[in-house]
Amino acid sequence: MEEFTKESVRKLVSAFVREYAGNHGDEALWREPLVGFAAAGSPYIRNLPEIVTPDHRLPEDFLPGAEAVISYFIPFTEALGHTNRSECPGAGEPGPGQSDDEPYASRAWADAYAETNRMMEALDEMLVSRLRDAGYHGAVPHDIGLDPKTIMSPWSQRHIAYAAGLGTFGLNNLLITEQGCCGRFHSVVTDAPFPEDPVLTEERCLFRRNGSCGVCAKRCFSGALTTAGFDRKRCYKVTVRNAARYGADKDVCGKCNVDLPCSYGIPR
Ligand code: B12
Repeated sequence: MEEFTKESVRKLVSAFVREYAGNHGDEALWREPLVGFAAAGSPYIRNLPEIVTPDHRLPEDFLPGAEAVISYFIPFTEALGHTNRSECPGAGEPGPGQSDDEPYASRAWADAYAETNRMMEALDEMLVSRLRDAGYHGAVPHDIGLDPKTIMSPWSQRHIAYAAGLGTFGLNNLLITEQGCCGRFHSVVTDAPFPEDPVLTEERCLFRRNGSCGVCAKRCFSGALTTAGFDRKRCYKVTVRNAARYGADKDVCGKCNVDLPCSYGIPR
C-alpha cells in the first residue's frame, strides 16, 4: 500500500491540473491549486446544519466512517479574470427582464466555468481512485446542486473550504484564499485520517478588516451585492440571464470576482 500523505495529495492535485490543462489546451485558465483538509468530526463541520442551512449534509452521508474532507481550490488566471472585467453602470434598480446595457459575463469566463466543472469532476474521480489504491475510500458529494427554490446547496463548498483552512469570507461572500478569491472549490470525503488544517482567523477582506475597499460591491451592477448585504435572488437572475446567452451549464456573472485587490492573492 503506497504512503498517502497530505503532501502527496497536494502534489497529485497540482500535477493533475497541469496535465489536464496541457491535454485540453487550457493552459490559460488555471493557476497553482490549493488543497486543505478538514476533520469530519471537527465542531465546525458538525455544526454545518446550524451554520449554513438545516438540510446541510455531513461527511458520513456520503461515506460511512468518513474521517476527513479534502477541499481544493482551482484559481483562475488573471488573464481570464481580465476578460470578465467591464464597466458597470452603477447599481440601478434592475427591471424584471434587465436591460441590455447591463454587462454580460465574458464568453471566456462562461466557457471557463463549464470547462472547470469538467476538469474538477475528472480530478475528483482521480482522487477517489488514488485513495482506493492506498487502501482507503473516497466519495464525491452528490446531488449538491443549487435548489432553485432556496438558491442554496446542501453541501457548501465554501464552508467546507473554510473549515479546511483555505480562506476567510469576503464582503462578496467569496472565500479569499492565498491565491485570491477568483476560482472554484470542490471537495472529496474520505476515511483516510488526514490531520486537519487550522481554520484561519486573520480577516483577509479589507472591507471587513477596516471598512476600506468595497470594490466588489461597486462592481455589482444589479444591486445584488452592496456593502449592506447580498440579495441572492437578484444575483441568481443575472446568472440565469447569462445562461440564456451562453448555454444552460454556464450560469455565471463574476463581476464581483475579478480584478479586485483580493482576486489573485491576499490583499495588502
Ligand atoms: C447557490 C450558489 C449560488 C447562488 C447564490 C449565491 C450565494 N452567495 O450563495 C447564485 C446563483 C446567486 C451564485 C452566484 C455566484 N456564484 Co455560486 N454557488 C452556489 C452554490 C451552488 C451553493 C452556495 C450556497 O448554498 N450557499 C449557502 C448560503 C447560506 O451561503 P452564503 O449565501 O454564501 O452565505 C454564507 C457566507 O457568506 C458565509 N459567511 C459570510 N461571512 C462570513 C464570515 C464568517 C466568519 C463565516 C464563518 C461565514 C461567513 O456565511 C453565510 C451563511 O452561511 C455554490 C457551490 C456549492 N455547492 O457550495 C456556488 C459557489 C458558492 N459559487 C461560486 C461562484 C464563483 C459564483 C459567482 C461568482 C458566479 C460565477 N461563477 O460567475 C457568483 C457570485 C455570487 C456572490 N457574490 O455570492 C463559487 C465560489 C468560489 C469562491 N471563491 O468562493 C462556488 C463555491 C462554486 C464552486 N464550486 O466553486 N451562486
